[in-house]
Formats: sequence, C-alpha cells, structure tokens
Amino acid sequence: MKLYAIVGSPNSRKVLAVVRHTGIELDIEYLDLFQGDTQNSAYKALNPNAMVPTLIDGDLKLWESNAINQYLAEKSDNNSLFPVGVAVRADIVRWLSWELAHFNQAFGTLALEAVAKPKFMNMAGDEAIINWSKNQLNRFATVLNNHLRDRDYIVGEDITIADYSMIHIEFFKEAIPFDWAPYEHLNAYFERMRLSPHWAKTAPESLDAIGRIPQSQLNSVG
Ligand SMILES: N[C@@H](CCC(=O)N[C@@H](CS)C(=O)NCC(=O)O)C(=O)O
Repeated sequence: MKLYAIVGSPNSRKVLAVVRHTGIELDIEYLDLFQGDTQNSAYKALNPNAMVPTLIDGDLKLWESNAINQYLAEKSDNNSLFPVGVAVRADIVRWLSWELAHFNQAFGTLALEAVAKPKFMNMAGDEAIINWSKNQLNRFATVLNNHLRDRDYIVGEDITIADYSMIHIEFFKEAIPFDWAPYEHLNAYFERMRLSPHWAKTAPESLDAIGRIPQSQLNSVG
C-alpha cells in the first residue's frame, strides 16, 4: 500500500495518525504543494480532486481521508479504531459525517475568509460570510462541547477514527478569529488529543516544513 500525503496538511495528518496508531505498514510519499505535485496529470489520475491524502492498494485508488481511515482500520489487525458493531459504527460514521458537513465546514469557511484571503491571497474576506461562518461555528461548537461534557472521546471509552477526524484542524484552531473560551469541554478535548502520541507525531516540525517534502524523503531518494 502507498499513501500520498503533504506535511502539515490536516487531512493527511488524520490518516497518518491512524497509520501510526494501527502500526499498519505502507509506503508514504510526501508531495510538494508549492511545486504543484498534486496538479500533474499522473497524480490527478489517482485523485481527480488534486488533493491529498490518497491511498493506493493494488487496483484501489482511495481518496477522502475518512474513507481511507475506515479502510486502514479494517485492514489492520487492531480495529479498535473502528470497532465492529452496527450501532457503534453508525455512531462513528455519524460524527465523521457531522465533522465534514458542519464543524469543519464552518471552521474552514471562516479560516478562508478571515485568514487565508487577507493574509495569503491578497484579497479581503467577505464580511457576510465571515459572520455566517462564525454563527455556524458557534452553533456546532456548542453541540460538540455539550457532547464532550462527560466523556473523553467522541464515541465510547477510547480513541476511534472519529477522534482523529474531529481534531484534524487542531494546528490551526487558534489562528481563526473565534472566541473558543465558552467551550471548556471542547478545548480540554482538543488539548488532550493534541498531546495524544500518534497524533502528536504527525505535527510538522516547523511552519516552514508545511507543504514541503521532508529532508528524510529527499535523502532516501538522493
Ligand atoms: N475531503 C477531503 C479534503 C482533502 C483536502 O482538503 N486536502 C487538502 C490538504 S488538507 C489539499 O489537498 N489541498 C490542496 C488543494 O486544495 O489544492 C479529505 O477528507 O480527504
């Protein structure tokens, strides 16, 4: 199996944490975002979205980080990350879906309009969209905060793929103009997960390392 990833990319980190957690053996190739490695036709034949992560296993070309994580958890000997059981799996898939459709959508929209556009794209963010995404994030952060009031993990008593999915924005959480203070349980959860060993190991070594091929890969090629 082979995984294509980008250093520091939240969705790559989601999958890399599962690779580490399960101990599953696969080759990892890091792409250079700034050299357009995701944009060439050879890579787009694997992932037409021109995004990472992408997993290749024989004829299977799998993209979408949550689908990749389900696949890896199932293939590993230790599938505690996606436990067998109709109800528990539905619960995990519920939170994977919610994270993509609501929490991450609100977060990502606010990050794009309020941070990425003015800082990196030389354009002003749309105030109406900024206000809308803040309201949405308030709405969904409240749901997550209440859910985490009496629990350490999203589903059950231990880490599942729902947790690695939920926290994939962790590195950028404080970079957006949003008041997280009212969300005590959510904040404690993000801090706990930030320090969890398999997740922590996927963090970029520095801001400069984000999006670039790591030295270890360059050394192994050269
Ligand atoms: N829904 C996709 C999102 C993938 C995604 O947004 N990947 C980002 C990196 S975190 C990317 O490749 N961005 C490059 C681009 O948009 O050109 C997933 O979960 O895998």
